Amino acid sequence: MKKFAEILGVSMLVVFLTVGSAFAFGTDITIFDENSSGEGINDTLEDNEAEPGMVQSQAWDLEGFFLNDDNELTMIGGYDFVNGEAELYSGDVFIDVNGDAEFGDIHDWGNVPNATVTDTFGYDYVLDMDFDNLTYDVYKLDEDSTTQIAFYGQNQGSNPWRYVGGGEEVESGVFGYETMTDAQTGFDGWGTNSHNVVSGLDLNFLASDVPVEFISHFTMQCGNDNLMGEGTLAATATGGGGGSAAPGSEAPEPATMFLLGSGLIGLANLRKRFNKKG
Ligand SMILES: [Ca+2]
Ligand SMILES: [Ca+2]
Ligand SMILES: [Ca+2]
Ligand SMILES: [Ca+2]
Repeated sequence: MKKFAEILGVSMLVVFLTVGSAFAFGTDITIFDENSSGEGINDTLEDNEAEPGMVQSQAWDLEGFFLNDDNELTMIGGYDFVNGEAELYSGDVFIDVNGDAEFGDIHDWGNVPNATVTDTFGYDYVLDMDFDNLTYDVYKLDEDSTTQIAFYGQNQGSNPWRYVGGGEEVESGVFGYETMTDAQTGFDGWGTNSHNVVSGLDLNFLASDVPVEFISHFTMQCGNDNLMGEGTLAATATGGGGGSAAPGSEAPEPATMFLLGSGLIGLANLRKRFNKKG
C-alpha cells in the first residue's frame, strides 16, 4: 500500500512537472516544414534545424509555435525577431484556414531576391508585424494580395516572407517579447542558452461556434528557417470570436465581496442605532 502511494506520488509529480513546463505557452503545435537535407541536429523537427543549404545555428533557428486556451499564438526562436541577424529581418505571421498552404518543396519562384509577387501561397490571413513597436495589423488576404518572397533562390521553400498589400484589415493588436533560457522554454539553445519569445498573438478574430483548424507560418528575410504550425481553435460559446467566458459565469472579485460585506455590516450598525433612537 505504501508502495502504491509512492508510485502515485511520483506519477502526480511527473504529471505536474510535464504540465508545468508547457503551461506558459500552451500546446506545442509545431509541425515538420517538409524541407529536409540531413543537416542541423534535428533535421525533421524544428529545434536546432534550419533549411537545406542554409546556415545551421541558433541565431537562425526558429523553434516552435504554441497555442494557449485563450487562442493566443506564441512563437519561439534563437533568431532575434526584433533586430534581425546579419541585417536580414523578420517576416510576418501567415495563417491558412482551409488547408491549402503551400510549403516544403515550392522552389519554382523566379530569381529576384525578395521579389513582390501576387501570391499568398494559400494563406488566408496575415499578422502584419511591427517588431519596433510590438504591434500588428491583421489582414484578410484575397486573390489580388501581394507578398514578398525569401531572398535566396534555394530557400524559396520558406515563402512567403512578408505581406506587401491588398486584402481587408480585420483588426490590430499588441504582443509581448522576452528573452528566455533553455529551462524556461524547453528548447535547446545550441550552446547559447538563449531564446526569443513572441507571445500574445490573438487569433480570436478567426474563432467561431465550430472548431477552426489552421496552419501558421513564419520566416526571416533570407528564408534561412521556415517555421510551420498546425492548430485548432476551440469553438466559442457565443460564436463570431470574442473568446470571453459565457455571460453570468464570472465569480465576484474578492474586493467586491469585501465591499459588499462592509456595506452589510454598516447597514446592520445603522439599524442598531436607528432602533436605539426609536
Ligand atoms: Ca528550426
Ligand atoms: Ca534551438
Ligand atoms: Ca488557404
Ligand atoms: Ca524549419
